[in-house]
Amino acid sequence: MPVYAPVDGSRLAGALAEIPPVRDRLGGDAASWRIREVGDGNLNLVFIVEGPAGGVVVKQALPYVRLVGESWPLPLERSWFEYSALVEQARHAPGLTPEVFHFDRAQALIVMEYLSPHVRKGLIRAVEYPRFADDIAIFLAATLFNTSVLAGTAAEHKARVELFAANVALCRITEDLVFTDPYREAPLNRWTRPWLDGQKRAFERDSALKVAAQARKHQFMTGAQALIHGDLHTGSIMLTPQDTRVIDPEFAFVGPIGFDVGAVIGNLLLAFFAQEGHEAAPGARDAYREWILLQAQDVWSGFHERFLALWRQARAGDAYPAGLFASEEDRLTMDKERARFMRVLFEDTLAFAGAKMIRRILGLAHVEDLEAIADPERRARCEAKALRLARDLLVDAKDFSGLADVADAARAIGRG
Ligand code: SR1
Ligand code: MG
Repeated sequence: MPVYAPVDGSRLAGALAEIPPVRDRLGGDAASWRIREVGDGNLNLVFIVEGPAGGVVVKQALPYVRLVGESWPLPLERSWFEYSALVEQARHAPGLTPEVFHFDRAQALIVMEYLSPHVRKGLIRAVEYPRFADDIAIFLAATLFNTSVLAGTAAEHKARVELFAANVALCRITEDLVFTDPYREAPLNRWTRPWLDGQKRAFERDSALKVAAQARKHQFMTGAQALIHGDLHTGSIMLTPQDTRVIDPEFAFVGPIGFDVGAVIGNLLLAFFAQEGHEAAPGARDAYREWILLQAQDVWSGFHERFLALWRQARAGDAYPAGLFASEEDRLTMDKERARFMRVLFEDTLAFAGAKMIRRILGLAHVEDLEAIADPERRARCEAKALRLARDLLVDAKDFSGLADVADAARAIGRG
C-alpha cells in the first residue's frame, strides 16, 4: 500500500487520469485539466479539477488541523468516516449529497462531484434559496430516522455504532470546542475584544449555563440515537436556488439526533443576527431576516412531519416494533408517545443550537457570517445579541413552545 503523502498539485492530473470514473467525468486530455487548491476550511486540502466534460473535487485529510498547524495532530482516518457517512447518507437522502467517484483510504483522499455553481456563503449576501428548508428537512429526517433503531434492527445499529465509534479524535474536537472551551479560559479561544469581554467572563461564572452545556456534552458522548453528520453548519450546505447538497460529514458518528437539527437551526440564528452587520442601513435587511427565521421554522416543521411519517410507516425497527401495536388503543397511545418523543427532540435541538451558537462566538472556530463584518464594534453588537438568545436556548429549552416562539425571541433581542 503506498505511503500517505499530501497531494502534489503538479502531479494530481496524472494520478486522476489513472482512475477511470474520474477520467471520464473530466474528459479530454489530462494535460488540459485546470487545477486549483481552494481549501478554506479548518482541516483539509481541497482541490478543484476541471476538464472539458466536467469537474471533480479532491479532498484530502492532512495529518493535522489546518487551522492551527502541525502542533495539533489529527488522524487521517477521518477521511474513512467521511466516506462511509457519505455512502450511507446517499442511500437515505439520494440527490442531497455529492456523488463520490473514488476513495483512497491510504491517501485519506475522496474524489467527488464538483458542485458548481453551488455556494455556501449566500446567506451573507442575502440570497434566498427556495429549496433550502425542504431539502434540509428531508435530509435530516431521512438520514436520522433511517440510521436509528426506529427503522432498523439492533444488530444493524450496533454495527453502525462500532464503525463510527472509532471517530474518537473528531468527536473529541466537538466535546472540547463546543461544550467546554467556550466556558473556560482555553488558549485557542477568541472573541471580539474588548466588547465581548464582559459576556465571556459572565459565561465562565454562569453555573446554570455551564451545567446545561455539560449535560448536553454528556448526551453528545452517550446518546447513540442515529448516524449524525456531526458538523452541519451552513458552511456544510452547498446551495443554488434549485439544488441543495450536504457536504463534509467527517465528524459523523452515532450520536444524538438533535445535534444535527440544532446545528442547522443555530447557524440560521447566527445568520439572522449577522444581518445587522451587513445591511446598508438599519432595517434594510428586515425582509431577509424574516426569510431566515422562516427557514428555521420550516426546517423544524418539515423535519418533524417527515420524521413522524417515516416512523408511522416503519415496519422493521427493533424499537417500538410495529407488531406490538395493533389495536386502536395501541395506535392512539403510540401517537401520544411519538408526540412525547418529538418534544424531547425539540428541546434537544434548541439546546444544541444554543451550544453551537456560543462556540462560534467565544471559541476557536468562528463563522463567516459574523467574521465578514469588518467593523469589530458592529460585529460585537450582533454577537452579543446572538449570545443572549443562545444562552436562553441552552439553559431554558423547555420554556419554548415551538420554533415560532424562538423566532419571536430572536426578533425581540434583535430589536433591543
Ligand atoms: C479544529 S477544527 C474546528 C472546527 O472546524 C470544523 O468545521 C468543526 O466545526 C470543528 O469544530
Ligand atoms: Mg467541515
